[in-house]
Amino acid sequence: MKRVLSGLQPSGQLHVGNYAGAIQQFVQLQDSHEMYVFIASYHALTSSRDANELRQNIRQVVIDYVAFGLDPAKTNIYLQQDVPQVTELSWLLSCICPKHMMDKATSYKDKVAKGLAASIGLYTYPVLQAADILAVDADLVPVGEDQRQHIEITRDLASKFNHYYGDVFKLPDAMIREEAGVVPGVDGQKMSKSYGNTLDPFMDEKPLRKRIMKIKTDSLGVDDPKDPDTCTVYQIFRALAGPDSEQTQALASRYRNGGMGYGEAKQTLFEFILEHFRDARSKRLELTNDPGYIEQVLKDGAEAANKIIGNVTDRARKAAGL
Ligand code: AQP
Repeated sequence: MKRVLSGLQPSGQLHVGNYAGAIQQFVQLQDSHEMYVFIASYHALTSSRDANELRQNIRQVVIDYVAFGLDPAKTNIYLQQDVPQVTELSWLLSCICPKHMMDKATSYKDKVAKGLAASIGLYTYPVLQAADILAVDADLVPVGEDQRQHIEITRDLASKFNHYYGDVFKLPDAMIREEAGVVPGVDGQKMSKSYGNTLDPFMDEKPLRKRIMKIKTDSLGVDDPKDPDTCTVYQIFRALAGPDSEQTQALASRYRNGGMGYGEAKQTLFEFILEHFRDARSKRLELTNDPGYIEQVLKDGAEAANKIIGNVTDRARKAAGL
């Protein structure tokens, strides 16, 4: 059985882009793969400066993972700080990581351009991410397109380490859904917490509808035929419903045939989102009132992750001469 590893930062409310790019894949894979999904709390420290807010965000991501359909009986869910050997692995990898590899990483430049502090932690973020992945001997890493370069860096670091010290790390592959690799936000740019352009699947109905109605479109009239592939409303719909679903195909035809205005397309997306996340929304409320359950999920997840990560870390330490 192939092993899957992925994680998300607790850096704010998860959005439809995180869900379609990453979480939806986790949920689909959990019946046929050995799953490790973590909360990237160390990574979030590159942007967080408020301890209480971070604590709340960490808890909320765990609740949201389970609400979205991750089943703790099938998926090991754990916090990054509960497997501190990952930071040791990160150091071992830092020592063989050429500086130019980090200089080339685009996410550092993007995040600094968005206003994040240019810290050493942010600069070496891909090394810690490589440690997260290599620590569990992952075969597959389901992510959005913005993470492709980080998975390539992970493979390069694993190859380099193996070159110096023998066959220590498994080389993982990225899994990126073509139709959901870059889900656009309400302004048409990549949906991103830091752009303030997200759709929150847990938002109350009224403000959610208002937000969807604000999605930027061109100014073609109701009767004009439209190209679905260039429309943000359609792209979000397709990312959630899948490119081959009947609903997506039907919506695409309505775009092409003319006779459907953007208001109607947005209403269709709004209704789809409400229906798609109906169970998640009620499950989330339930879980919020059951802190004991969440604690147990994290305890079990950390136990399972520690077993594997302890072994891999030992292997890497010994290979490196420690
Ligand atoms: N718009 C998106 N489309 C598809 N996938 C996306 N992901 C994020 N945005 C989109 C994927 O979600 C996972 C979460 O990664 P993260 O926690 O590191 O967050 P991020 O990529 O930094 O998410 P944001 O919202 O874009 O945050 P900021 O604004 O802080 O940078 C990853 O698999 C990512 O690819």
